[in-house]
Amino acid sequence: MKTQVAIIGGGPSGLLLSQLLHRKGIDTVVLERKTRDYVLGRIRAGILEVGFVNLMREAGVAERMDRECFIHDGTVISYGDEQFGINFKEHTGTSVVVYGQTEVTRDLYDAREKMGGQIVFNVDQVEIHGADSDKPYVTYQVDGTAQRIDCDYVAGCDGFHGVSRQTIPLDVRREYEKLYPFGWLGVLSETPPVHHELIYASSERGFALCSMRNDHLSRYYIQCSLSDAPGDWSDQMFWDELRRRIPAEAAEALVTGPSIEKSIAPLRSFVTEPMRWGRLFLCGDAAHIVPPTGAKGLNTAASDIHYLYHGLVQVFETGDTEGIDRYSEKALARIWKAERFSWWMTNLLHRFPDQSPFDLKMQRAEIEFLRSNRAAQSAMAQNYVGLPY
Ligand code: FAS
Ligand code: PHB
Repeated sequence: MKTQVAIIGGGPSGLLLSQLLHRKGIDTVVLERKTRDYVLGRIRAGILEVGFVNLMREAGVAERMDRECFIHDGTVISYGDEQFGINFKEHTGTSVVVYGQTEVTRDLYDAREKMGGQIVFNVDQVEIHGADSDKPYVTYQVDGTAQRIDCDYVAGCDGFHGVSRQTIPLDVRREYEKLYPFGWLGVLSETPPVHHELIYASSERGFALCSMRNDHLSRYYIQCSLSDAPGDWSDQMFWDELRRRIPAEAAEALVTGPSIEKSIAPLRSFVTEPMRWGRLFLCGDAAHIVPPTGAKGLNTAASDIHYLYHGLVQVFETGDTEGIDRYSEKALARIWKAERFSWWMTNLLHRFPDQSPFDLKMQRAEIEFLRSNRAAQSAMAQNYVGLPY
């Protein structure tokens, strides 16, 4: 098989890149380890920056999102029973879109299949060959049969546990990592959201987040121990703990119900440099991970795709490699700012096991400064809605 761009990974990064390139007449093949239903079964991000929304529009897959999404002009931050709002619109002139990653991925799959996009599911033994040559190729197995794709470029969109990053030699790669001493226990419930905006709650018992997917589907998280397993938490235990961490008014208004999904995600900051090696380009979680506190994971994948898409169109249309040559530099410049913001919000709102009384006073002062200072609120708003591409 021959294609122009072999894309490893059928998550939002790989699918969005495939759809954008297809609309420019550039041929791709997407290799996905799992099935479509498995990929759609993963409950992940919920907040989209305007840059992501614009890419979905450019990809021609924004119709359902525009119809069904929520637009949020701000968020609530609470600490104990105190709370205050951050008005994104007032500080930045823009908002964020609430539309689940599951729905984004579903829309992209539907569009790719409607356009006859080549997506191979259940692939195994994926290997990238000759990435540092002019003739890269990818081998893989499907149903036990060995396959090969010769291509011009390879996009590694296969997430944190994929093969793409590992293809870059250790003496070329530099990795930066910070592990957080807690996780997020997430619950999806068919209940109305507790508030019309998100509530990021910092409490002496730990962090909590009240989010949503639509008027009848809510997404809640509580900070939990890394030694916890979802099965350790009954629904009632989860709701009781959530109520203890959010403001009394919200706890009173909370409508609970059976969890339809319950999972624990570890929190990590991670970046690999460079994001390019020869004709292999890393995108999204394959190259970087953020703690979900700042809602940046999916949104940094989007800016990677933006840079790579424009670079590949440029090289295929004109032969000019300037865009792909600057891909890693441009993507990393934006990624590190998102890493900083996600790290900052995580430190602001979570309880750390080794915090001293002084550390707790500093954390409180940081929240009070954010509450009382317009410049601090403006800085947070600019980062949350998304820094420019
Ligand atoms: P993904 O990991 O989504 O997709 C990679 C795809 O590659 C997967 O479908 C995988 O099956 C496939 N793959 C892997 N290895 C392969 C191989 N060898 N061959 C072929 N295919 C292979 N972000 C937020 O903003 N908010 C959140 O609340 C949030 N929660 C998260 C919870 C969890 C548990 C995780 C893991 C991430 C979360 N994220 C969140 C971040 C998440 O949304 C990612 O940023 C987003 O999925 C990135 O998309 P991709 O880069 O496409 O990677
Ligand atoms: C979510 O709705 O899943 C969500 C929202 C905001 C975050 C993280 C997750 O910061």
